[in-house]
Amino acid sequence: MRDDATPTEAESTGETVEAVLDTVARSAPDIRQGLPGRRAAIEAENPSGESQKAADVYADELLCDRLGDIDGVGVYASEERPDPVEVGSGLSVCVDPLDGSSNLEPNAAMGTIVAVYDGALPATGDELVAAAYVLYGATTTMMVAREGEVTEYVVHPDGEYEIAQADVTIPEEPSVYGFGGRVPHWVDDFESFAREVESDPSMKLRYGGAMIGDVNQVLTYGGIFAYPTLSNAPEGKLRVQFEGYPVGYIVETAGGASSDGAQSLLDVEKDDLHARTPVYVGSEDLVDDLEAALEE
Ligand code: FDP
Repeated sequence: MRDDATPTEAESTGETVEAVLDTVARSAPDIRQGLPGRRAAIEAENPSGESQKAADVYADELLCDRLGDIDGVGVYASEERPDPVEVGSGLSVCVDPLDGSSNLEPNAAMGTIVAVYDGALPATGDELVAAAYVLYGATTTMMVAREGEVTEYVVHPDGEYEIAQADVTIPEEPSVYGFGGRVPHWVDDFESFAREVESDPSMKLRYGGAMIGDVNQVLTYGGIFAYPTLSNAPEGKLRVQFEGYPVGYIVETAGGASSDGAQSLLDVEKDDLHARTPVYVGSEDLVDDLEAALEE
């Protein structure tokens, strides 16, 4: 028989998830305050071959230190470092420390993305136990998906945070779209779909160049975000473990849909930590239309 004072596995997982989310929220103001003076590129590349900013490395080191200190976190992995770091035993935490850091110089919105997996890395979509993103916009907000619900928080400069919206659901009537990649590299079927969306009088373009900012537009107003397959990059640009799974999980939990073009992002299986996938997320009807267009 179980000793009532001993937490069950599910309780321990829940406590670790809460500690991870709390740490990310409380670290957001420190990350934000560390951005001035770290806007320039440094002489280094991330494992995907993209040039790093001083701020990418700063946010990565800060989150590795703080998340790695949490009891129940076993592994910390980040888009900014080639290999996972063993920090203890327990859950695997994958982080994109500064999503959209090319928005630093023009001073536009950026994010931090966190995915918590109950499994070894690279994990599968069904091993996700929570996902969240912080959006550094005019205000700092955090969107959290866990236990079948999405909650939006406002994070104050002192690291305290409070619920801004409970039970976030994607609006029924879509009104915004944002598609990444250079248009000449879009495949014909995607371009036809994009033209259809553009010609719908109820739809407006909202594209800022940081996935988190663009996905937050879609969650707020309804619509679709895509970083599609490209003729010169069939897997697109975004990474499964750090971007595709967590964003798919958040949007699906909010009642929307996600796809890699043929299946839910959560069903994508790649055996490389830094593998990429095309990403399509948003209102269910639009994602269904997109999949139908790509099937043709
Ligand atoms: P960034 O390179 O600035 O970090 O995954 C990274 C990302 O930004 C996404 O946030 C964004 O949606 C995409 O790349 C933008 O890519 P393009 O430069 O090709 O538009």
